[in-house]
Formats: sequence, C-alpha cells, structure tokens
Amino acid sequence: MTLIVAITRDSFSPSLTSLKGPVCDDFWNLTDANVACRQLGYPFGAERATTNSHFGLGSTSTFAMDNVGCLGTEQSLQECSYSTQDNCNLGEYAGVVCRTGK
Ligand SMILES: [Ca+2]
Ligand SMILES: [Ca+2]
Repeated sequence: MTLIVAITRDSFSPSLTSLKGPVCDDFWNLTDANVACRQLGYPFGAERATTNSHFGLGSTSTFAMDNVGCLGTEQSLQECSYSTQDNCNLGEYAGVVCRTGK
C-alpha cells in the first residue's frame, strides 16, 4: 500500500473541490476523509483523517465547511451534511492521507 498526502493546508482549493476555503476539523473523521479522497480521485479512500492543521498552519480562517458529517456513500463533500458558518481558527484545518492502492 502506498500512501499519498492528497490534501494539505492549501489543497482544499477551488480547483480540487469547488470549495471557497478550507474545511474545519470539527467532527472530521475517517468517513468524511474517505469521501474527500474519492472526490480527489483516489478510489481506495483514506488512510487517515488529519486535524489541527496537521500539514501546516492555515492562511485563512474563513472556512468553506464546518461540522462535516458524511454518511460515507457521497461522491463529494458538498453532498455531505455541513455548516457554512464556522467557529474555527487557523489551527483547525482538516486534512486527509489518501490511499493509492489496496
Ligand atoms: Ca476543532
Ligand atoms: Ca464547529
């Protein structure tokens, strides 16, 4: 199994996810990360969900999503339950490590 860090502090970007900003880590878990990885083009899903700006302190505290809650079957984060109002700071970026194989 090979791993790749597919989402860093900057890569929840419009080009990848049509999001206008980062995703907050509140309630962020492996189920949500799986959806994010599939959306990013990694069909094997996520190895890990990261929190607390694991890949670096963020540069904006205006988040596109907070309190993300996916069921796991969605094809994109936009299909999941989430809030557009956030109470998060630069140290609360969500991230993922996606699988590149089984
Ligand atoms: Ca948090
Ligand atoms: Ca929150």
